[in-house]
Amino acid sequence: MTFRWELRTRAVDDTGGTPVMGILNVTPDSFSDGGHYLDPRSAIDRGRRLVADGAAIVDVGGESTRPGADPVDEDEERRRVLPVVEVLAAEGVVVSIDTMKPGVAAAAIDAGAEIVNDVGGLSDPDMVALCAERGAGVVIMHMQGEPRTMQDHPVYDDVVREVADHLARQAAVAEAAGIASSRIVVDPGIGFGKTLDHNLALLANAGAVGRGRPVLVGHSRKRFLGTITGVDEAADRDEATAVVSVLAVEAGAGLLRVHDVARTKLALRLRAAIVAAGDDGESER
Ligand code: HH2
Repeated sequence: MTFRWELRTRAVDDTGGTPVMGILNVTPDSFSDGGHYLDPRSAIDRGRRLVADGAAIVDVGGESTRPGADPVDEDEERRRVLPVVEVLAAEGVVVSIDTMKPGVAAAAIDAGAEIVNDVGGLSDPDMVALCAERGAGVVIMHMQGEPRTMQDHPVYDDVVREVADHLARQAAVAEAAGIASSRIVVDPGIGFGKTLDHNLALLANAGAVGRGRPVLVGHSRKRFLGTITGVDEAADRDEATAVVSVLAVEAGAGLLRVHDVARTKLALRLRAAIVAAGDDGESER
């Protein structure tokens, strides 16, 4: 076992292969699956399906962060996510809440969530304090700017170094506030204030951006995949996503956040078999 992430009441590790976080967007406007799971029953069914496909975690989000997305008010975000978190958590699913709002995160933890996935990167002191107090697992993601404008003109001198520096700083803030290191995962934030070249550099250095901390990569269906492959429809980018899942793990990622869990798990099984054969040092030639 090389990966172990302590959560509020449990842990996730890699004894069943690289753990995968399945995406469940309870929104009308997410970039690839907006409107599919707005009804709680269909969202809960989708969550069960993600688990059946091999997801170690289901990441429930009630606000789209796609470039240009409009913010959602807190009451509405709660209304979307809480019934879903409550049912899945009661069924034993490890639920992560994808939110930038401490109030939504607190309510989701009360409803059984184990992890706070904060695309705001724990920049809000109230979010840091909440996660420390409740012992939640946390994802600290890097974003340049804010969702509405982040893709307008992202600029870095050295994207890998700057993202790694930022994640290290935010993780240090979290630790100083009492969040144990074993509860922290960092994420370079693919597509969050990044050009195609920035995304590729971060993927090529996926492990290095963590500076020793476990790294989550969230590349699923994102626009850079369409730019490279010519696949315009986001929902048709699951093959490309699965390929990049393997490449991200090769580059040092410890955890993947994807919509199509089955395809990524299949690709990871193939990788694991080849890696294990190489480790045995046997040659069948
Ligand atoms: N990407 C999205 C949302 N949350 N969280 C982490 N930790 N890492 C990511 O890369 C990440 C994330 C955006 O993708 P999606 O949820 O599919 O779309 P939308 O924000 O439109 O709901």
